[in-house]
Formats: sequence, structure tokens, C-alpha cells
Amino acid sequence: MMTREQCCEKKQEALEAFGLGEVAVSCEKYGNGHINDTFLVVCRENGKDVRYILQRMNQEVFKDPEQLMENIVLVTDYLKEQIKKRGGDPARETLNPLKAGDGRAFYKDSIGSYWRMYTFITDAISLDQVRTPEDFYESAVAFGRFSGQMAGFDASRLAETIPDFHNTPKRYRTFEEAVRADVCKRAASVQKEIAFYEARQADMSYCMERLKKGRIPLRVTHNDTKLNNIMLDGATGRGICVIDLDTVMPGLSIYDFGDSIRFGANTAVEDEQDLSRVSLSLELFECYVKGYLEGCGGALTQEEIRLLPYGAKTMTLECGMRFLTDHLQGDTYFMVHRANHNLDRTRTQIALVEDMERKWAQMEAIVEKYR
Ligand code: ADP
Ligand code: GN1
Ligand code: MG
Repeated sequence: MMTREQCCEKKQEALEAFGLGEVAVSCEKYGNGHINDTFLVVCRENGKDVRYILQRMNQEVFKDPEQLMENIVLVTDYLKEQIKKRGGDPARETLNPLKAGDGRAFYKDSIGSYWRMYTFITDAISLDQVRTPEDFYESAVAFGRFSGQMAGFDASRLAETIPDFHNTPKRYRTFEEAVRADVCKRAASVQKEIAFYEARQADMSYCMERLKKGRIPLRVTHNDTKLNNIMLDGATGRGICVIDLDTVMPGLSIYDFGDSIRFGANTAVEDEQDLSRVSLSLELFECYVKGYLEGCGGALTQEEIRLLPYGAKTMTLECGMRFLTDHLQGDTYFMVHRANHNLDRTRTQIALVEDMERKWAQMEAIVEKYR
């Protein structure tokens, strides 16, 4: 792992590579992502403060950062065209990667770490929890619109940045292996949580089976549709820009829908320790169904719409199982900020799945209203 001193030194090296070494006045840790190291850079340019996002890419998670940045350039170039056609503002409505001195959209530092920079989306916010149903509705429209905008993009041009990212049955096998290997000797203390996922093994393959049988299509999807991966306009609250494009790959629309529900329709935060606060808000669920379908502009099939509740449950199961796997493997994947952080996160997901199971008939009834 990079030491704090090394990180500071390399940050400066990266800023220089992007031509901002002289003008940068501050560069501080920023945001609540679990994967990349994100920094807010403030530069003094022509007497004004101009902000940028600098990220050290997580090479444990993304094995081929150069290929990943090729994806991001392809996707953002394509999105810019779509946004222009609609009369929108490409500087604000999609990510804009900066080019380093050598013309590439990344910089590889002298110890082999990869860095990238984006222009900062100004007058906008990203949220870790829904403030009002309108926020959630807006995020739904924006994620739906993103799918619509990418519908004409040839998916075969995109590399798979994390193979089998949402292959839930495969995630289940990895979880089983982690339980068996028990490298940190933590399995004995989490028997209840392990049993929870084991009892739902069949649920893990439900959506993937529908794909295999050709009942639902593979689309270009975002695959990480957390509320904090969307920027809302600070003044109007409108969803303006989908960010965190690292996992844009062929995938399932019901999974994009489902991951948003997992994170945003929970009445508690993702790592809440007081489980009595965790529940599925049916009001927020309905807002998201409505907004997502509107944003997709009629693109989803009847079967995809019918399966939306399954997307929500499967994504919550999958993510919870990934947190437990990481806990068993010694917290090597998700950034943790306290002891047993991944354990808290998995317990929250379990409580949320249990609440979805209780409210299943209501979730299906809501979806039927919009089908
Ligand atoms: P991670 O992959 O670790 O989740 P993200 O790319 O999502 O990293 O960035 C982390 C956070 O940084 C986001 O949730 C958002 O708040 C902020 N952020 C990222 N890119 C931008 C941007 N271009 N403009 C403004 N804020 C940004
Ligand atoms: C990670 O990068 P971030 O924080 O937006 C993870 C998602 C998980 C999420 C759980 C590339 O998302 O898959 O659902 O944490 N991203 C990756 O909060 O693994
Ligand atoms: Mg993120």
C-alpha cells in the first residue's frame, strides 16, 4: 500500500502530468466512494478558483486501468454527442476526463499507480441518503435516461472492466469459497449471516436464468447505480449527470434499477448499525419505478418491468454477500473506516432483504401499476 507521504508526492506528480502542478492550491480527500482514492483539487487560474476531481484508480479492483480509461473516453465521447443532439450542456451533463501531457486520459506515476482527472461538476451535489422523494425520483430519471442514451452504442466496443461483475451465482461461489477458506478465522462469529445467504442460494440465479433463456435482453448498463453516483443540480434538484462510469458494461436493466433501490430506498444508510432503522420505503420504491421508467422512455420490455422487484432483491442479496465475503477475506476490497465495517454493511443488507420479503406483494403491486 502507498504511504501517506508517497501519496502526497505522487499526487503532485500527477497534477504536473495534467499541467496543473503550478496552479493547484489544494488537493484534499473527497467524497464517499468505496473504491477509488478521490481528491478535490482547487486551482487558481486567471484569478479564479477552478475545481477538478483527481482520482488514484484502484488497481486491485480494476486490473487494466488503461483499458478502463479507453472505455470511459468512448462512453463520454458518445454521451457528449447524445447530449448535444438534445440541446444539453456536455460540460455538465457527463464526465469530462482531462488529457495528460502525452494526450492520454490517464497518468501512470513512477511507482506504477494510475491517476485520472475530471473537470468538477459545479453547482451540483451528490447525496449519501435521500433527502426528499423528489431527489430519488430525479436520480431515477437520470439513470433511466443514461440507459436510453447508451441504447444505440455498440456494446462490443466496451471491455469488461470487472469480469462477471454482476454474475450473482458466481459471486455466491466466491462467497462459499471464502467461508471454506476462512483466512481470518471470522466465520465462526458470523454463522447467522452466512446461513442467511445460504438459505437464499436459489434466489441468486433467478435473474441470470431469465437472461440465459432470452426472456430479458443484455443492455449497456451502468452497474453501480448508487445515489452518490449521480449529480443533482444544487439549485433545481434536477438529476444532471451520471458519474462513476468505471463499470459501464453490458448488463441487466433490472440490476441498475435494483442497486438504486438497495441504496436509496433504504430508510437508513448503507452501514447503519441500528438495524431498527433499516427498512424499504415503499414510497421511495414507487418514486423510483416511476422515474426510471420515464427516464428509459419506454425502452424496457414488459418482462423487464415485471422483474424489477427481483432486481432490487437480487442486488441487495449480492451486495450484502460481497460485504460478508470481504469481511471473511480480511477487508481487502471495499474501503473500511472502522472495525467490522463490512459486517455492519452486510447486516444492513440482510435487514433490507428481510423487509423486501415482507413487502414483496406490495412491491409487485406497485410495479404492476406502471406496466
Ligand atoms: P468511487 O468509484 O470510489 O465511488 P466516484 O467516481 O464515485 O468514486 O467518486 C467519489 C465521489 O466524488 C462521488 O460520489 C462524487 O461525490 C464525487 N465526484 C466524482 N466525480 C466528480 C465530478 N466530476 N464532479 C464533482 N464531484 C465528483
Ligand atoms: C462500490 O465505487 P462505489 O463506492 O460507487 C462498488 C459497488 C457496490 C458499492 C456498495 C466497482 O461502489 O459495486 O455496490 O460499492 N463498486 C465496485 O456501496 O465494486
Ligand atoms: Mg462512486
